[in-house]
Amino acid sequence: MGQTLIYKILSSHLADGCLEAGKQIGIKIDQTLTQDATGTTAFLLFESMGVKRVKTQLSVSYIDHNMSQFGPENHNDHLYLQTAAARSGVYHSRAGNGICHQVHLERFGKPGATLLGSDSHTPTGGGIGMLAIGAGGLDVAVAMGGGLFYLACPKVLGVNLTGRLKDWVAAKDVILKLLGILTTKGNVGWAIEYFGKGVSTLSVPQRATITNMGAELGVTTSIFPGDEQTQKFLAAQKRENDYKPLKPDADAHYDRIIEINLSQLEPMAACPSSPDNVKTIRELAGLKTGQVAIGSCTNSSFADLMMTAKVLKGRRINNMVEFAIAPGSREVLNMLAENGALADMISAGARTLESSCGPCIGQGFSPADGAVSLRTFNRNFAGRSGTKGDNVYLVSPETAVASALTGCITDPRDLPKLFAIKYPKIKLPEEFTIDDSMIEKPPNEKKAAGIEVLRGSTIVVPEMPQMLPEKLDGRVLLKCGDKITTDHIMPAGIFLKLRSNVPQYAKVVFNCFNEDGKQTFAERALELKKKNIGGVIVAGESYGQGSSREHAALCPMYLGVRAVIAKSIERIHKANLINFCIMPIEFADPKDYDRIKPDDQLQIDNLLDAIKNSNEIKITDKTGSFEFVGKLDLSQRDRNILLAAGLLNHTRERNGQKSGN
Ligand code: MIC
Ligand code: SF4
Repeated sequence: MGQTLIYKILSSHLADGCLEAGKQIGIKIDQTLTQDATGTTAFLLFESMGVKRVKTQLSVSYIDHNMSQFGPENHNDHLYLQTAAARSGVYHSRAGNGICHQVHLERFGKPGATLLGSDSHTPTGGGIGMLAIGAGGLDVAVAMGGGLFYLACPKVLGVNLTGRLKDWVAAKDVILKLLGILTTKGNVGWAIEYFGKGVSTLSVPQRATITNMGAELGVTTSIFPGDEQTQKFLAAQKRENDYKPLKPDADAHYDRIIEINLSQLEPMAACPSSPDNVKTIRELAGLKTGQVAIGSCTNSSFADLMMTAKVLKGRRINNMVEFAIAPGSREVLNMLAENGALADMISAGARTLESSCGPCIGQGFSPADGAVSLRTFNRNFAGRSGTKGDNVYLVSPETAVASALTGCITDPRDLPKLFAIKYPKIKLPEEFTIDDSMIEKPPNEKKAAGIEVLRGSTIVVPEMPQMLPEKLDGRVLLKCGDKITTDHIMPAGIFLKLRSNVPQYAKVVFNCFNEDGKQTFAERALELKKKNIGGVIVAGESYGQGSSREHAALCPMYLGVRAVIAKSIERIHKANLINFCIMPIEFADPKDYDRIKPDDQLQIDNLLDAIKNSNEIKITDKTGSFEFVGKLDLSQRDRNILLAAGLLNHTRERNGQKSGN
């Protein structure tokens, strides 16, 4: 039986284990990326591993998330990252150069290579044929130091694309269709490979929109083959030498196949407040819209913005709509400025935001109370926009611009009829305007050693975990429901600037569940910690969806949380919990979830023994006087990490012997 493309790349990078779905494997990482919101912790941890220079083929540090700069925190982070990158042999993409995933695709992505990034949307690189995976910053730091990346060998879902997208239907509609089918939960352990005749009709930026939002499905990664489209894109980026044709074997085995006929798709939206709450635009048409934004790492390519500019040229956006654009990179922004498209959008009433994450991570442009906000982004988790009770719809740039013109949700296929606009087909430019002057190449080792790493007062080295006890006395600090995202656990928005200061940031853990006048989650947790009682979080399905932010483990760990007991836990978050020595436990019988109450006293005897030897653990609910069983779905390496009090200690211990895992 032939191999899928994913298995071909995995085999060529396999350094530990064997390629059998579900089994843990260790793979070599060719490239890493970090961004500033996760990067400071990643670099601080990298420094404390004692490795002087990165051992990957290429590592890049990006500044794109924290750019609002109220107070010194963000700029302190930028300076720290710039100097720490130079010192450790890492390229540095400066603030203003663009969003990590967009820039990486343009300037560094290589078909057939592996990329590990401390951001959940790293699989954007799958659009160019990379095996690109998101992970916590500590996993990325280990890979920067030459260590392997460990993951469960995925099952492969093949998506057979046929047909061709009709005018006004976009790549975004492909992934929204898939989100409607697969939803955001239950896809842990899968990776997606696109194949079929429809693939060649999609450009690399369109493919990247699709692989980007694979993160919302919760799959390990998504990939497209390397073909003429890939070659064309790389040639236009003046990187033709990086091209490599890539395809699965003709008789490749897929564990499941989904058929999508591109010709049959229509414009769609993910309705509030989950990326899988998908409806067609026809169903939503007419809903009054207060805000429209085109940007984020999902939809901010040159073609996305050129299409927008052509539709807007000579027209005005509706006067009840605030309309903003955030081109994904300085390359895109420069080209729009050069060819006049930027002026067309500004004349139409567009507000120009920086080439950065911006409103996608709640850095400004929050919608008014009750306002419907249309965004070309990838996440619409409740409150992520910065407004409580927000109404965020995720749409394609085509739907966004059509709605900005009319002031209500509008199917872009109606634009010819409404405004006599012909569909502007945007071709990939023969040559992009390349200017890498905002990407700093690291100096050689000798020069690097002389660089002083700048550490502003707001950069605090995070505390590392304590060993787990043999007998855990715990208390249920919070009982929450299904699909708790890392945005619920560790809010970004106005708190994002606290990322480099765990004691401060930890104050807002689970802020969305805090009630006025009552003790906060953090206060309750710290009170228990002082009494040596371990905090326990009880949750439903798909706990830890969304971002790769390890602060969602690091900050609870700082507050004394020692276990999460959930019906299921998402991949990246589970790895982060283990890395910071919080026990990830799944209910053997999900019905036990209903029996546990907030504040219940829990007891786990023989915890260390169970970590060593067992796939199950007995938990006593002392308040409710009952016992229940938790599943320990852990690899041998996970167990070793937990027993070493976290990945950093585990890596240090192993580095004493040999580096690698
Ligand atoms: C996100 O989209 O949620 C983020 C912000 O990019 C995160 C990373 C972070 O929290 O810093 C992600 O996707 O991993
Ligand atoms: Fe930035 Fe949003 Fe992309 Fe995350 S999803 S990397 S916040 S643009």
